[in-house]
Amino acid sequence: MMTEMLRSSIATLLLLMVLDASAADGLRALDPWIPAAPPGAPMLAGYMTLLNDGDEAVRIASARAEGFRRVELHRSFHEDGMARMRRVDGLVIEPGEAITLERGGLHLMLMQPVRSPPPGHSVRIEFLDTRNRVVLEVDAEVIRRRDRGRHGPGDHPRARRRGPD
Ligand SMILES: [Cu+2]
Repeated sequence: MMTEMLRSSIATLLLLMVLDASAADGLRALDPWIPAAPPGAPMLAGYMTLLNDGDEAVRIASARAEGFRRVELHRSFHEDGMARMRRVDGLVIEPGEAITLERGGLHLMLMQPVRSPPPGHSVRIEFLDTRNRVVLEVDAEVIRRRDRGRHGPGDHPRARRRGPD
């Protein structure tokens, strides 16, 4: 039996979903996070799902992150039984498409940290297009891998979209 309270919660949820869908035309980041690394680590990974809700393809040419001197897009692969990664020049995300940056696949490589961000700290990441315009700003939280299980997708809706300038 459905209580009145549950019924109204569901109605509210549906309304929010509709509002969210209409507001979100463009690139969004879902569940951004950065696995914590020991102090002094020369680089950290950045993971998230990039979703293009818009009508046009979005091209990401580069990225930058607060507190890191260099950010690259990488793709992991195996060669002769060794895990390796190579730099990717850019990404094109077609309308309706989602690309996941994850362990063992495409990922952000946050390099040359000014200071290792501790767990709980958020790092502002900006994605830029070929004309160096910011197409997406993301606040990614640094989370210990072992704590990661407590955070399901959607627990960190920190992505903020920025329209064309
Ligand atoms: Cu890498």
